[in-house]
Amino acid sequence: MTETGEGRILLSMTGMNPRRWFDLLSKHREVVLEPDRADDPTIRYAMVWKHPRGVLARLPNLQAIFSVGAGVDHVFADSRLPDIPIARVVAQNLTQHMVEYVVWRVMDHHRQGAIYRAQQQRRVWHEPAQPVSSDVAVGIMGLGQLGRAAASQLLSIGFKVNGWSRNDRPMEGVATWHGKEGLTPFLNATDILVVLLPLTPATEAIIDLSILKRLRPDGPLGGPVLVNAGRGRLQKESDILAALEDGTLKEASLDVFETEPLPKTSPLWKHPSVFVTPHAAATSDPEHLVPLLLEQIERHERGEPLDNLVDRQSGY
Ligand code: NDP
Ligand code: OXD
Repeated sequence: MTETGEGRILLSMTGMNPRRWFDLLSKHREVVLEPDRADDPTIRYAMVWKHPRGVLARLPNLQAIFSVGAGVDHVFADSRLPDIPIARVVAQNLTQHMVEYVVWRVMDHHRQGAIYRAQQQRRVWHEPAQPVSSDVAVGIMGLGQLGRAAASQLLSIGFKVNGWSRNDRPMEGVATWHGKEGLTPFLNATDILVVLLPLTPATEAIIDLSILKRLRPDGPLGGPVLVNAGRGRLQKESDILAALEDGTLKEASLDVFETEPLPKTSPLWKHPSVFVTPHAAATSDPEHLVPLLLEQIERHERGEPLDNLVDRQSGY
């Protein structure tokens, strides 16, 4: 049967190709691809990405649910979840990808990438004013696994770094605020806002015009910048467009969108001040994540608590 145990794994993925996950997992465990045998009593574990709602409730002996990504909003989108532990991915490979994305987008905005690309189109030889990183404050909304790793790299480049979280999360070299009362001072001190929040009932649509209007208007970049690599439903795209239109916001880099894939009709595609990537900041790589997921199962079967458990109450 299997090297590591008897319990079968249900693999249920939408919008992500399960083939490589299936092949790698199958070397160690019996894997059932949803929708095949989705009420199989021998299935003990579910590995999911946007699974069809209700499918997990049909498994009578399911013991744990694993999100194959860092976010778990796609798990909680199912209101009929069984009452069992839910764990998410925390992995060096994924974190490194996110840090690269954040540093890339922050550096591009900081070094005036949009201006140079437009100038090149018109063969313009002009050097815009270039502030140094130590004059620019990057504010990270969501100072968790990914936010803290991004903050460290931005600090090492020389940026001033601010952080905002739900609870008090001090970090050396970073000016931190938390909770509702900390939000305005955090925004007021920020030139480039990097969003790395989870999508929960408390954060849905948080990036609206009122937030963007509180960013530092007169910073050295000539206007505030938004980078969102958290979740699309954290942002109100009509407000981002309005903020770009009236000068509240100078530029934006968006990796995530209210509707994904971003509809072809969205004005964001062609906006000269918006940089679009297709939810690609930190993709889950099965080569790196399957060993970690299998370790989680082994831990569970030894009677030890799972790592990276998610809190149902807070939704992340
Ligand atoms: P963590 O759970 O480690 O960190 C989340 C952070 O957000 C914590 O600092 C938390 O505060 C803060 N937070 C949560 N709710 C609130 C709130 N209501 N008010 C203020 N702060 C809040 O998550 P990760 O860093 O691992 O991942 C963050 C998100 O990044 C994921 O949920 C996912 O949506 C997204 N992601 C996107 C990817 C992409 O490719 N675009 C790839 C991977 C992840 P506290 O510390 O106090 O708990
Ligand atoms: C994740 C993602 O949550 O890729 O890991 O969005």
